Amino acid sequence: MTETKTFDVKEIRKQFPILKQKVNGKNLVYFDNGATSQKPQVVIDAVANYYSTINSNVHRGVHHLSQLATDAMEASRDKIQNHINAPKREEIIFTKGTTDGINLIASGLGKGWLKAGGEIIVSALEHHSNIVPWQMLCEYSGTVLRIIPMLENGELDLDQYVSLLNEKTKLVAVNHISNALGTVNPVKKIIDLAHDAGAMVLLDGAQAVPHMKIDVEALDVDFYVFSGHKLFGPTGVGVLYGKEALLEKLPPYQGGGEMIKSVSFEKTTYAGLPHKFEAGTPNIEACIGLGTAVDYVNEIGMDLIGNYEQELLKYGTEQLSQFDKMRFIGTSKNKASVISFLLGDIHPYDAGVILDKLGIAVRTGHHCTQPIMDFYSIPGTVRASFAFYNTKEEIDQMVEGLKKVEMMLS
Ligand code: 7TS
Repeated sequence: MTETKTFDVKEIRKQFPILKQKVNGKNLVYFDNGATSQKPQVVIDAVANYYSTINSNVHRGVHHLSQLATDAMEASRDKIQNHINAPKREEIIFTKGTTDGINLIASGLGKGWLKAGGEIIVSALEHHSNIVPWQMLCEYSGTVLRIIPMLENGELDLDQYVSLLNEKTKLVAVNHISNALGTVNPVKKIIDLAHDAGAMVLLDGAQAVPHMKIDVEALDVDFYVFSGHKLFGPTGVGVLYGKEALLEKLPPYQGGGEMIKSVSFEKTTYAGLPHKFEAGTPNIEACIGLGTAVDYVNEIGMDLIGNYEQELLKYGTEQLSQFDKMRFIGTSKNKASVISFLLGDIHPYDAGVILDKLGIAVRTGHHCTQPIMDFYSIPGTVRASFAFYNTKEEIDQMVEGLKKVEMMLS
């Protein structure tokens, strides 16, 4: 008999100690999940238990604790492999986060893979961390950066994308979901078109992994990167998935311990995957905590999480629509649980400060996506990004808060 899971947000909220807090005398409403998510007790315990029971360096000790720490870290790699359906565990590289994963690939491609005359395509919807590493790479390799333009509703202009692809295109690097607008990009189509043109694809999955089930094999994506801290895991750890054949060919990112097979002054040889890309002592407790976070979301069920968050998105959009002066920034058909908006000509920062006084944490500003803000000719937005522990009552609280904002500022 298959077990039918149910989604109980009240029970879920009990597992996140930080949510019990008061901020400025009010119940905390945490709507800044796009920046980082909160941690369930099991993840906090996993990190604490590591230090209180098995703290030791990994991959290098024969002693008991080192074996246990290594086993726990490698078990976490297996969990992540299963979670994103990577064909091999060697294809899962622990990084510091999304930014680090993108820089790892940019650095590797810069060492002989990309030459003057080659082209890289990114999109107008990218976080700065999926723009700047490629600009830096272009600067010293002579590669040219091309940009997929965006449409008014925050979707990508796919016709323009098709016309940008050509035999010079080496890599397409786009996000799976936009952090500023919530746009869910048609990544399978983007990948297939790139492959038809002979180009590789890197997906920035920072905002996708917390909200949906990812299947890197079905996507046939070449590289997929994300951050642990947005997936209810610790900070300082992230994941780079890469196809084995590509990672084998890519030169190492950093040199040092852990990433070598043998070292002499005459010749050094590198370790095999995944260790070739994991120089130095890793963030062991965070790697382990991320495995626990993956178990945790799977226990709830990614489908249930996604469905519930879509309910929050729908409810939030409806409730915010009652403001005459509401302007939604980003209205793509396929959207994650992110609402970016402006209320009349109230500056996002001013709205954010008043909401904070009411215990409501939203993000204001350009969200590290200045090109998107330039596209709309705005300084920034107010962004409410929901996670599965948020509630409709919290959305009501934000609506009440925004009424106060409007009263005070317009
Ligand atoms: N890519 C996307 C799509 C992101 O949303 C972020 C962080 C990053 C990359 C960088 O991730 P990091 O973990 O390496 O820093 N986004 C946000 C945000 O929306 N607000 O604060 C950080």
